[in-house]
Amino acid sequence: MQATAVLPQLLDIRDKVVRPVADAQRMELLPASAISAPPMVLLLGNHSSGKSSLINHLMARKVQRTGVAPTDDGFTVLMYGDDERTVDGSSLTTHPDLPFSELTRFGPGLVQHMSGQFLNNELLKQVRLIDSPGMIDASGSGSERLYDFISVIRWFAEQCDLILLFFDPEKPGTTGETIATLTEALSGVDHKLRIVMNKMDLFDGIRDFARTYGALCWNLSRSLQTKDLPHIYTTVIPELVREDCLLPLDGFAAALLELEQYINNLPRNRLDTVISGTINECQSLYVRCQVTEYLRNKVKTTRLNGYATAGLFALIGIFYIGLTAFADEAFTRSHLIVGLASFILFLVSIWISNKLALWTEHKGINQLDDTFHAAFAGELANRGLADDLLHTWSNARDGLAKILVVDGLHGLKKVPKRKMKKLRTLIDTELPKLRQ
Ligand SMILES: Nc1nc2c(ncn2[C@@H]2O[C@H](COP(=O)(O)OP(=O)(O)OP(=O)(O)O)[C@@H](O)[C@H]2O)c(=O)[nH]1
Ligand SMILES: [Mg+2]
Repeated sequence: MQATAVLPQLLDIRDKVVRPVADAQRMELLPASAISAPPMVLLLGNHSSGKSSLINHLMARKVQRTGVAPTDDGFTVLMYGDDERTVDGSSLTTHPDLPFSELTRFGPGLVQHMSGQFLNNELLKQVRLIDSPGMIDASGSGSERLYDFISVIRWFAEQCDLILLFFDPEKPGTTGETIATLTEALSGVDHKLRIVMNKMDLFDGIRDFARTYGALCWNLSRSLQTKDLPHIYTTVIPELVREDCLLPLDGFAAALLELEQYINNLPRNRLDTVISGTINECQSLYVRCQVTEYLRNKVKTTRLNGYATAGLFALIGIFYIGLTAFADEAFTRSHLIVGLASFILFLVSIWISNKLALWTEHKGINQLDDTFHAAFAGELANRGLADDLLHTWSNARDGLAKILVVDGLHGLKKVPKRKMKKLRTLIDTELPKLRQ
């Protein structure tokens, strides 16, 4: 497959060109393990809607517990391994080859509710599956969980290539956590979202189905920010279908096959996602560098202007004393006064220019948005570029601000112009070319 040839090339570019600039900017890049890892599928949704059952169906054996009452209360990552074994959350988050180390920032409450299963299964060579705790109503916010559920879902959703959001006939989109997930955790990543309306065999007839399907679409359209509804797979897990099912099952079985096909095709689509992700990272990095260098130059110019004034005072003094002393052939009191005055003005100018430079730096950092607008004034005037640029800035801003507020410009190494140029070429031509 083409991806196998392109991925090492992409990793090489990241190591040789992007990483040195990111190090200078103290910007964390996605670890290589996250890029070379197989695509991930996140299974989300109401409790008892069939997430674990679908995993068992895909694995063609029972690997996850299932049940009518809320069953899973944590996240399980299913991955390929020659030797089958189960690992706990801390092994999962500290494993050097797995992209889950960042999850530790959500606290021990999450790590204790995570586990991994290495299974010797062909599908898992291609994709990783993530089973999640069923969503519940309770307080509607999930605050009784020992970690910030919505933020964790958002993290997983950003890393995953496909998000399957499960509903079932009894709860077509009315659960508190499901709505919060749709509106808060999945906004901006909805292009990866597919809906699974499972357990279709439980409907009492076509009217029951039509009413519930309508309710699901209505709830989705209210919660999602996008114009178009995501694709809805209406499925049954064949081995779990009730015997007295009242609806014809062919269409639902076909929908499940279609979903399986989509999952099988993920590795091919993955490369595109990885390239887009790298382009986005490079853009953030480029914007951060430009803003930093703009501010650095402004501070430098302020200081140099001050130094030039100081130099002028010194020159005036030297010239006056030189010329008059040469003409009079004597060193008088007025020479001493002018000399002293020039020297004092020289020192004061140096002091003022240093203070002004410091003030310019603080102002530029405290009003970082203004600094960005000044650094990119030309590009922002072009309406075609402005939206993308503002979006990139919204991603890059906080990381840069954090470093500048604490360490100032000294906290960031200068990035040479040729490296910036190379980064620009990567964004504009080299990385998009890898898609071909
Ligand atoms: N009739 C029928 N039952 C199903 C189907 N899919 C799952 N079930 C049953 O629904 C129940 C819940 O399934 P699970 O797979 O445990 O659901 P889950 O979404 O993982 O639930 P939590 O882990 O609690 O979030 C189990 O008893 C399954 O046997 C289906 O298509 N038809
Ligand atoms: Mg489950």
